[in-house]
Amino acid sequence: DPNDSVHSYNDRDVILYNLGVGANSHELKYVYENDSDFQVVPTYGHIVTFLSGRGAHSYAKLLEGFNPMFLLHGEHYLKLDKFPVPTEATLKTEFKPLSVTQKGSNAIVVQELVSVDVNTGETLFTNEATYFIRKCKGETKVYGDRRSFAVNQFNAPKSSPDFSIEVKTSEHQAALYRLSGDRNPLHLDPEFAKGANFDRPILHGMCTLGVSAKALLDKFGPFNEIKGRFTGIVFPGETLKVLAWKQGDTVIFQVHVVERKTIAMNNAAIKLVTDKAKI
Ligand code: HDC
Repeated sequence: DPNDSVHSYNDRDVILYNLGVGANSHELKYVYENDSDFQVVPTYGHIVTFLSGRGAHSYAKLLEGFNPMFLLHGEHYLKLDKFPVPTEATLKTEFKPLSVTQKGSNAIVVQELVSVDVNTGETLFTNEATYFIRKCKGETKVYGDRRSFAVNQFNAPKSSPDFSIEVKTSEHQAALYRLSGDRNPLHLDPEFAKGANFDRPILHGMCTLGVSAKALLDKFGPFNEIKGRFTGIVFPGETLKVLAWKQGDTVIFQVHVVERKTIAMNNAAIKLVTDKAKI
């Protein structure tokens, strides 16, 4: 099937990814393959979608006037079907459109990506990626069912958060992060960014989500579902403030950009692996 493709990753990919979402050399479990607790920040489960070749743009045939320059990552849902996430595996990923929605001059596409370990047959990652594509037409249509956590509204409570942390990104964060797989020029090439109507290159949405996921993992312990909406852009070098509210086994979070006082992510949550949670 031309929509299927196989991709392998190993400890080197894991370390590169962890560095890309802000791990440092004091955090041996993220950067040292010989550490007894060596692990990957679980949002790595999205990266396979870029390394899996031909199926990645399988939704493009449903669109008219699709220009990748005008694509923004709108929302993301990821399920870690196997826990803990293996630090090496060979995966086969299948791509399937879930929906196309026309909103004014924009098309919103939801794509499902299911990645199976070719050696064990187990599903490792299930992604539902929502792309917000400007200046594009598509026929509004539902192609498949969405998972409940992916479509759940997670409104941030009015109360003060149970936890908040500021993480300064590096001015060069996107240049490092893209090496894990998402080489979209929007994040590095000033001319391309201008063409997409941005003053300068913007940070990968999944980098913002990865940085936030790492902060939440360090605080609350492992999770096996995560979702969020990218409500505003982030420039590499800006400071992300992650605010979190714990409600049972769910942690609702928001991500703010400190310097510009904007919201980068909203309607976001993780589902804790309850028997492993820290609080
Ligand atoms: O929210 C605006 C925005 O700018 N968000 C930030 C986007 C961003 O920075 N994303 C991350 C960076 S881009 C990236 O990482 C790309 C990456 O490289 C992916 C590559 C993948 C390649 C694929 C091959 C594998 C914006 C512009 C998205 C929307 O703002 P507005 O136009 O002001 O929208 P608004 O008027 O508020 O709402 C219009 C309708 O759209 C829905 N909507 C809004 N934001 C959405 C969204 N839907 C999904 N995701 C979002 N983020 C609203 O609900 C509204 O619909 P309705 O009228 O029904 O309420």
